[in-house]
Amino acid sequence: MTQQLTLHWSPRSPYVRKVMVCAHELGLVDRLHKVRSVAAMLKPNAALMQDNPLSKIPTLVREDGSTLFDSVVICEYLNDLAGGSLFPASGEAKWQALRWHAFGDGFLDALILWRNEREREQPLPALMEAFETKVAATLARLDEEAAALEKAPFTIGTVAIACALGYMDFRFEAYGWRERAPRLARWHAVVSERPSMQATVAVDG
Ligand SMILES: N[C@@H](CCC(=O)N[C@@H](CS)C(=O)NCC(=O)O)C(=O)O
Repeated sequence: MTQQLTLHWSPRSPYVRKVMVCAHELGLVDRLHKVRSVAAMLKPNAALMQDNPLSKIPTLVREDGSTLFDSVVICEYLNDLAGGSLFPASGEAKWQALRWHAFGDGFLDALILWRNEREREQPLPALMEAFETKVAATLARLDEEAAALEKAPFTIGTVAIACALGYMDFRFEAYGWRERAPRLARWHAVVSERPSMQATVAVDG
């Protein structure tokens, strides 16, 4: 019998989106029972903490009650479950995918912290400037890597970078990232056509 998997989920979280993109790509969406969970840095969620003491989403609960987090682990678990190819097993393809995975996640971590700072009554100017510098450098580097991204197979690296750019559209629309990274924007437009990306576009709610 196939086991049911419960996912602490939100339509707004880019890390949850990574998991959902993988689930769509791997044909596992029907196996996931999504539970809407609110994870806010300033309000630990007691119900969520039963499954993940860090109070973070995504968190996956298996039928025997065992849990898996974070998105890095859940995506690889789903890939194993489906016998997928989102995590190349060896060689240069493996390191390229893992590097882009880490790059995309690090990009997201910076964006989330930047947004938190921006929302404070008195954002710290030095922090705001540091985030802006890192994000601008990240976009410039990814723009240089756009040709390599175009040539590479669709992997967890692609998923992470595409979700980070999707988060820029969701929470940093005014930043205008496409003007700063036009080659990356062309790559993103193509990747965004995939049904897995279309089905997981972030929405407030
Ligand atoms: N490294 C984690 C990051 C997950 C994360 O920070 N999720 C956010 C939602 S977008 C969260 O749960 N924030 C609540 C908190 O930090 O307390 C992953 O890849 O899953």
